[in-house]
Amino acid sequence: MTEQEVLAATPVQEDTTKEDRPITVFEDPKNYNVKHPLQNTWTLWFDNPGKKASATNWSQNLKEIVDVNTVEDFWGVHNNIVKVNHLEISSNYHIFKKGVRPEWEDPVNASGGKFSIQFPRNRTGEAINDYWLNLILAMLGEQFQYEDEICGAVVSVRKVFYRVALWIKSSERNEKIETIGRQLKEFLNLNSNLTVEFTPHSDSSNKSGENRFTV
Ligand code: MGP
Repeated sequence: MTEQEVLAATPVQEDTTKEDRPITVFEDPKNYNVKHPLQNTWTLWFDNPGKKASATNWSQNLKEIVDVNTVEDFWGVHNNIVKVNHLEISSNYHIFKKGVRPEWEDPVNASGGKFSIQFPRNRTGEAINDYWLNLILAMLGEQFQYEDEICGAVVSVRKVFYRVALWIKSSERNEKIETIGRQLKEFLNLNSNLTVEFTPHSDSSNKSGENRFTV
């Protein structure tokens, strides 16, 4: 092949402009056009501070904020909402799989329960933002071994403590639940000797402690 023939056979390098070539968020955090899908779509909910919750008005206070189904959209939302340590007392953020309302009555949650961990506000301060972020990242990144058991997570701001909770579908003590509890401590970088409490939603709604256990 002559040099001319080689040149003629070589495809012309297209003049790709920024708009039509794939740009990841790592390359250009503002003008990226490639998004990385999450395995599930997740909904962020918030509930109104200042209104005393009761089992009957609970549902009315819940506000659905936004759905995210890509890594980039998650960061867009996370970076633009009020940080947990700046929320008013009695507020909660909830992140649940799309279609599951963050309440005991939802059919997906009805037989389930939650692991919860309280952090004293005065000693925790801004670190609550990292505990919450680590929990969400583990959940959205499908890091839990029994991912299908996971319904969502809640962070609550109360007068003297913050609380993070992981809601799961079932509530009988078994290998699955114990593994999720151990992984929760691991993902939050908590000492594995610390005990985390699991409360079936039926106990929360009856205000009883009969079926609680710790991992
Ligand atoms: P909470 O905020 O989960 O508990 O629920 P906390 O922070 O310990 O508050 P405290 O007031 O119990 O000390 C607060 C109240 O909201 C509950 O007692 C219920 O009346 C109501 N509530 C909370 N949740 C998660 C639900 C729910 O899923 N369904 C219904 N019907 N009521 C709920």
